[in-house]
Amino acid sequence: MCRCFSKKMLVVCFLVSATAFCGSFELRFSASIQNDANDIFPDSFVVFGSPQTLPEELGASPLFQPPAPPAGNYVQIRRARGLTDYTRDSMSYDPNEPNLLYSMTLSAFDEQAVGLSGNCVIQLENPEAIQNLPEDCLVYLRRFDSLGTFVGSYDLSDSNNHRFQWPVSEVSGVFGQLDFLVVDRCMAADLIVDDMINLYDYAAFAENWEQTGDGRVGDIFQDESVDIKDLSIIAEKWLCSCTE
Ligand SMILES: [Ca+2]
Repeated sequence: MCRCFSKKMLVVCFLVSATAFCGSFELRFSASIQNDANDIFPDSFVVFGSPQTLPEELGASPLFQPPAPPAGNYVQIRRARGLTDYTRDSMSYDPNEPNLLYSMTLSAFDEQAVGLSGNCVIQLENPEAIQNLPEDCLVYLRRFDSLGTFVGSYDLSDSNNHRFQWPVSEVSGVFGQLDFLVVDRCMAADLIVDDMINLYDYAAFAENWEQTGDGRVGDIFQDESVDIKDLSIIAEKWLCSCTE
């Protein structure tokens, strides 16, 4: 937490922001539908970020997903690039541009063509890697249903969100979407973009206080609600500069 009420504290702020993206991180997630028969092949994905130039053998692909299973009942989670264009490679991750958004679709396939039922489980397989994430960032997953309607946000700094699940019934094809986000806390709180977190930002925030819905100014932690969690980020960054 940095509260920049003095010159001395401004120095602290500078150090925090200057070191925010010096580490590399690699998060491994699994996606599965668990049922009584235990006959559904899970999928997984890896989110990787590094300030270093990526080695050639990694194909300059900071985000990895494994190949699809060949047949049977299975779940797939893939990066979405439009309705029909799905790829398993990459988006460029620039550590100097800390905000990262990685959208993925969840799909279900079954041999009997009746759809899959059970609990869809998303699990962070290496929670210890959380400590390697860029400092001072919001890191979270946002979940949407098959129609693209927002369902919930899962703050990965909270270990209770390292595994979450919801029931699905006879799903076939795309049945959900997950967005993985890494967002600089200061930049997210700079609602009126002038590099400082100040009364202008607070005024914009206060205008939407306790409102819900898509795209509200002030919904800093994006869970479609302008509430105490957002206010706490503004308070934490109060009078901070995001770029110094
Ligand atoms: Ca919020």
